[in-house]
Amino acid sequence: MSNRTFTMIKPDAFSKGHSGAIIDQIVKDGFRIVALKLTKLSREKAGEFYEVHKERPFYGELVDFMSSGPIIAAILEKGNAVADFRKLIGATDPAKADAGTIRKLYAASLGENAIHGSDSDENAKIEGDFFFSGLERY
Ligand code: 3AN
Repeated sequence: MSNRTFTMIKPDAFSKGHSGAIIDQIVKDGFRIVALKLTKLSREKAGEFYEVHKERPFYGELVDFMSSGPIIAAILEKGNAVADFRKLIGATDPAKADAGTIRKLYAASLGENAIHGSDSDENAKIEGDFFFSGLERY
């Protein structure tokens, strides 16, 4: 079990102005911000990030959406980070997410679901390395 996870506030939540409230909820839940940036993924970079979903029917839609506007990327630290963060964001489908979770509060649909959270320690490392150099982590 590692103590770091990776997140992105997705274009839907960013454009609706929910970033401040979401970061506040993350910090109040006990996560320390290790790295943080506002950026925008090109179609190519979004495709690379979601490469594991390449064969899924929603891949094209996902890549279009994730490159449609700015996102906020972050590395977060807390004991049991990956599992605790998945709990905080709620189920992939906001209709199935528990009350009070970030997706229940801010996500509109399965495709546009406000926030990403790594699903394993291994992917947390790969995803954090995708966005941040060593100099950008504190
Ligand atoms: P999670 O983000 O909860 O780990 P994954 O890894 O199954 O969920 O899916 C990655 C992303 O792909 C989701 N965050 C969501 O934006 C999108 N996605 C998943 N399933 C669908 C679907 N059936 N239709 C459209 N988009 C989807």
